[in-house]
Amino acid sequence: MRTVLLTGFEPFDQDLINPSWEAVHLLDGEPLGADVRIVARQLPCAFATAGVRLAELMAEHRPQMVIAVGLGPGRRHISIERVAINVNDARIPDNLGEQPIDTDVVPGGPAAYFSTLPIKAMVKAVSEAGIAAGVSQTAGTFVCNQVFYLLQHALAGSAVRSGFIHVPWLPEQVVGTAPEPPSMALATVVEGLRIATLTAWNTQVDVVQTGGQVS
Ligand code: PCA
Repeated sequence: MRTVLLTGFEPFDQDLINPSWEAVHLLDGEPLGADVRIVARQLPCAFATAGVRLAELMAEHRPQMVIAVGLGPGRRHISIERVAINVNDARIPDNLGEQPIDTDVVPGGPAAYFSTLPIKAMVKAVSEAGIAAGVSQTAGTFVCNQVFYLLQHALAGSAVRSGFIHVPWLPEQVVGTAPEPPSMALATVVEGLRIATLTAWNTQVDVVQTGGQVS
């Protein structure tokens, strides 16, 4: 049996839940084909421990593909990330109170790594299902970007493809906030992640369609 590892994060900052974990854990054990299934696990939202946990999970499950998922506060769609950068610059403390500013994720590592997932095909498939999706040109500079960079660094040159997806807040997390930021229902996030994962698994050559921005 082959494994696709999906990770979601524990809650952080003011939030009591994290939609990335709420969604991802509902996909745990789901088959993607005859001999492949999803294993979903949680990562801590802390610079010191997230990468350690990720490495443990990779050693334990030996996945054939890895997609890390996190909350992107304020995002309005399922955001398929294009690139991870070699910098930590935390606007808020992480869950262990650490707030690195302008440190390297991996000292001496390349400035950036691209996702090795077929990001355009994933956006296309999720959009065609009627779910808001887009390419994102930055995963930020907090724990999600760190995990994304560490993932790409660990798998660089291997046949195991990997990448990162940010998801919006759930409606119940933003209700009563003025102006109300964008949100997405849990069932929609789950379906979007299911389609994105299945498409990534089944697509070897990405489609050519724009996912760019002018600025
Ligand atoms: N989102 C944060 C970290 C954990 C999460 O779900 C981020 O975008 O960095």
